[in-house]
Amino acid sequence: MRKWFALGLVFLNVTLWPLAAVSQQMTVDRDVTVEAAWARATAPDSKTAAVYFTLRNMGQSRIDLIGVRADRASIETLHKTVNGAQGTTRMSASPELRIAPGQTVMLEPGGLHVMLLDLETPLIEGKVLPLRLKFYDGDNLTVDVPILAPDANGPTR
Ligand SMILES: [Cu+2]
Repeated sequence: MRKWFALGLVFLNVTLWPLAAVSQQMTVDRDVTVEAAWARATAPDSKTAAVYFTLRNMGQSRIDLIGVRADRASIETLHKTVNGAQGTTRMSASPELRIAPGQTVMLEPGGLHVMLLDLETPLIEGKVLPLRLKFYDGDNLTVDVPILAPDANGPTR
């Protein structure tokens, strides 16, 4: 819990990166696209990491993201950082993510993110983290998440 809280504090210092920043990589699976995926490199002793990306529903029906898997972590959850009283932040788990037709959902610092717990190995800057997204309709999508600098605020061109 202490580690989660520390991570929440880090989010407070993050400035929002421009909405126009789009990653070089886009993963498309039928009606859903995943853009601007990234994660921060982690300290050698850190067991947690957050992953961010933008989901876009290009289809005509609702898309439900119901699970996320990364081989290097034993637990993956969808988190939302919420601002509490007196400037504190905390993170709560969201069981699933619903994306309406035409809707874009951004996972970004200070908001929704995929939380990796019990990391087996740290995330190294310049490497890629394969992340599998599982959707309610049975579709799976693997996203190669670029690992950026520990102080990165998002992907840039
Ligand atoms: Cu979290």
